[in-house]
Amino acid sequence: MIHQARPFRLSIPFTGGAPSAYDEYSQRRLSDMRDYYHDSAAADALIDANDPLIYEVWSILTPELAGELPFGVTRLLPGTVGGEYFMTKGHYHQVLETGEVYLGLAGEGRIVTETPEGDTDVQALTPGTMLYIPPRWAHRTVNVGAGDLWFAWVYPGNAGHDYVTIVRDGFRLRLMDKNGTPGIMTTR
Ligand code: M6P
Ligand code: ZN
Repeated sequence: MIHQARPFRLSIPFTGGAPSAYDEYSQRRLSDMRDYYHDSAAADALIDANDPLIYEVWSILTPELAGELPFGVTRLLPGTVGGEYFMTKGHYHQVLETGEVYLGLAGEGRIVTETPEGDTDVQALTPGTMLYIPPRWAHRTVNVGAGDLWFAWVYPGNAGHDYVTIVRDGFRLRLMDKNGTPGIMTTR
């Protein structure tokens, strides 16, 4: 584990790229998240064709304690599934009352968020953007550009990830490629 109870540093390329050190690397291919997309038939066709890589995550892990701040970098590739942009799974935090900060590094992205009460929001994530996700807001990153989307993130060590709610209900808002321009589809 890179993390230690002493100050440490690492480098993250500001134009996107893997951090110089990390504890965990993970990939999500389309087959890992078929049911997250609106058009399952389109997802199945792409899975059968080449099961494309959707995103990669480099994490610097910490003890899962409130005072700790796990952080890392994500690369989200460009593409669409049945017209819906490549995206992360999206999640609530297990500890609902915990937030998250994103820093846009490269590419053109959107952060789709919503609360259990039904508030929804979409924010642009672009190079040099810092974005605050307040406690209670589920969040999903979407690549609406032609190239890779790179961003850094940090959240409280005790936050945890609740994917169950999103698998069950999905996000209220979905981002679709409407003739080269992002359009919002409201699902409920
Ligand atoms: C960001 C952070 C991570 C998260 C990752 C992938 O990088 O929020 O905590 O794991 O996105 O998103 P998801 O977990 O929703 O697939
Ligand atoms: Zn999160």
